[in-house]
Amino acid sequence: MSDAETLFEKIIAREIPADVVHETDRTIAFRDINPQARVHVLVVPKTRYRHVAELTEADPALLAEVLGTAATVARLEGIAESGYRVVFNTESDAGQTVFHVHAHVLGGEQLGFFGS
Ligand code: IU
Repeated sequence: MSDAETLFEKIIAREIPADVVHETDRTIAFRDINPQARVHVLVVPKTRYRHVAELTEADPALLAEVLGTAATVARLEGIAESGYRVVFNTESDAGQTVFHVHAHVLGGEQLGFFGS
């Protein structure tokens, strides 16, 4: 894991603003600043791991909490029934740009298939 602090640490510390939709002791969920769907929320564990593989290895209970927060966000956003996608971009080929693991919760419209 790189030592460089990401913007997400500052959002977690409330040093910079974010549109927070839900928070638990160990996770925070806020709207993506560049939404790729009508609903686009990021779920971030407050403890930093580089990506989902590192989180899974280090703290599977925290991974489960991230997924639980994603489900709560879907309910709060009214997309639990219509459907949504949870995505973890992992490293550069997947387009990961912020190296503090986060789940994208996407929905609120018919989502296209994705790939290359
Ligand atoms: P990625 O999976 O690492 O590519 O996702 C990073 C996301 O974080 C991306 O969708 C950005 O729009 C989003 N984001 C944000 O919502 N707020 C920020 O301050 C920063 C990035 I930096």
